[in-house]
Amino acid sequence: MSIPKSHPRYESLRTRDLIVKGVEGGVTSVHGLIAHGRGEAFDYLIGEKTNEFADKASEAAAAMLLNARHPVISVNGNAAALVPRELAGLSKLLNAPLEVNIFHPSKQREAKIKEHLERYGAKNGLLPDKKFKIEFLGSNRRFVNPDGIYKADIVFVPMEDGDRTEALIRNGKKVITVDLNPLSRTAQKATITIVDDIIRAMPLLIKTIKQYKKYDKKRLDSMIKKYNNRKILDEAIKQIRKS
Ligand code: PTJ
Repeated sequence: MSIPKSHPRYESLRTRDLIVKGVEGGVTSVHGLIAHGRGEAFDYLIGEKTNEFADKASEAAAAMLLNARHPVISVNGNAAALVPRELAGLSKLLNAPLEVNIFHPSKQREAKIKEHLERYGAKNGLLPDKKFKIEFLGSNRRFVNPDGIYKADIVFVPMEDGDRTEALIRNGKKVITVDLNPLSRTAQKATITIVDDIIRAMPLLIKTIKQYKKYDKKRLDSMIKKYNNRKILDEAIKQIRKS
């Protein structure tokens, strides 16, 4: 659909188009449309902008990703449709693999997501391997790649579907998420929660990582130690109540 730039909700409609194209191209699950609608509702409530709570979380996330031993970026069908170029850019910047990990099982969609990311410049795409599993999880998301999530210390999981964050943490990993709903189980259980739209969050995270690249480990460590995710979530919930 061609959307006139003058439309008052141009950005929102353009984003919807990306998700619809994702479904049509076999990258995004049809359930992804519902997940997107839920995200839109929360975006309305936080003012459709990057708030200070998201800025602070993004700074802590940048520090944690830079200090990671083996960071891995987990990609589902929604993230791949909305921010493929940024995911490829983040992977390059951190020298971190992009691991396809989806909730609704489909070998075909996994391959399509990897190809889609490669079209946007991704070099380090991984697929799950049925021989490797994380513990405490029943869904398809338990299957991981031995060079990716299996051995990761920090996993970046934008737009997660719930119980995996908890499982990753029980497997000894730290989790950074981007989720517009500060009340979701993922938002509540993650180590760092960026309550923002993935479309705004990714460029900001990339910019902050580029800026922090010159900082030493000690300085980054101290930023991580000062960060309090509970406080950030409370600020996001307060903002929603206010609106
Ligand atoms: O590709 P698959 O099979 O792995 O499926 C992916 C989805 C997203 C469909 C699946 O993980 C799912 O059903 O997720 P949920 O449980 O609906 O949760 C998605 C979360 O992402 C919700 O808390 C939404 O508020 C949030 N969300 C949706 N759109 C955005 C978002 N957060 C940030 N930016 C968005 N654009």
